[in-house]
Amino acid sequence: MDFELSETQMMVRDTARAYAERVLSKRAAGFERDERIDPEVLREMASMGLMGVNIPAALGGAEAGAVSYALAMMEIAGGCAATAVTMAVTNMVGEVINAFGTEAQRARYVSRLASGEYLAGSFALSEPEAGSDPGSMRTTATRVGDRWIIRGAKQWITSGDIAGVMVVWARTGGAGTAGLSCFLVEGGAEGLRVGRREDKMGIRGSSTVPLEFDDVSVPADALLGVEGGGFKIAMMALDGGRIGIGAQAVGIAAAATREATEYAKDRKQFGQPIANFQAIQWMLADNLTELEASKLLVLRAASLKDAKRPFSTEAAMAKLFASETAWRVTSRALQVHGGYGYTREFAAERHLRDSRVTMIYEGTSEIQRIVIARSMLR
Ligand code: COS
Repeated sequence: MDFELSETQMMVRDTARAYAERVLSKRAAGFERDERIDPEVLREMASMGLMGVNIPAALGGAEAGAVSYALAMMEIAGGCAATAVTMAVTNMVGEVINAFGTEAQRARYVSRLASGEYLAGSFALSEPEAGSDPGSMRTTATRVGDRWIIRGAKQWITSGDIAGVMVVWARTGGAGTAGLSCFLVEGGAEGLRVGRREDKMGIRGSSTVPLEFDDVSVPADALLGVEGGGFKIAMMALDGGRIGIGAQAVGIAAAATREATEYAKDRKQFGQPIANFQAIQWMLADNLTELEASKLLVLRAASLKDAKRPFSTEAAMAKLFASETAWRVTSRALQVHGGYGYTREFAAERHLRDSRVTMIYEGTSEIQRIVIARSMLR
């Protein structure tokens, strides 16, 4: 068992950390207020390799592996959680096209995602009536001559209004998970309508939109993988995605804890810094301990992925634990700030709000428990 990071992993982490400290931590409140991430930031991140951390260098990626990706995600999320989720979904989309795409699909899309030519990628699986149960989706793709016609509605699509390419799931066969296929649809495609942004509790800089596919016509070669193979592609992509969201939760909670620690050293009550009080020390100590446990689970899942070993259960455990921990940790960090923590003067309340979604997206905590329990009972 080796807990040491490689040179590459340290370099990716340090690059992300420096950018998070220099740029993102200063701009996160503004992105939230504007409900928009500066596109230049996304392009800069791409130029540093952060939009294709686990993508081959030949396709413009950093080819640095899943552990590097998780470390980078932790740092970026500590700077700005909304930027982090944009990065997470873009990396996931690049990885899924790289893993399942034809050479032509990889050449066309993966490098554009990794290079920042596309600001983002989107993952269009969920629907108004199909969230935890993608097997019940209603969007269809019908073969007409040498094209597929996609019709239906998608919901909760991260970056759906800025994505250069989206991975879209649709039913091409019978009922259930076996009838699903997966397609690559370019942003701005004719018949693709982007709805109003959701008014969310947190990660407000990141856009979340509904999409309508009104007979969107794509060529036969827009099919990703094999017909009827869509559900497995979604599950495998989400296994990797869950490492990213676990890492995002760790990053948000770590930033909240760092800030609470500084605040406790600074803030005086009863004639001394509140850091002198055991009540505060215990909150900080619990935060760091729980954070380290989360981090180890996330990095273990990532290192299994790098070793090309099964990691689906480990990713589910990492996301479940890291997201629920982040909610507790950010709440304690806010508590350390007292009344100030409840105002927008400090980032503590934003960290709490931003962390909450990690228990929901890319599979709720309840879905993670299903994945874990099934693997135990198999
Ligand atoms: N990797 C590869 N294949 C997988 C897989 C994985 N992680 N998980 C399931 N599969 C395969 C199964 O092996 C099965 O294949 P066969 O039909 O060849 O046996 C097939 O997929 C269907 O699996 P299963 O019967 O377990 O599907 P269920 O409908 O019961 O769903 C859960 C399983 C609940 C785990 C799945 O629906 C899920 O993850 N839901 C949450 C989706 C989600 O995260 N939504 C958020 C949207 S993205 S923000």
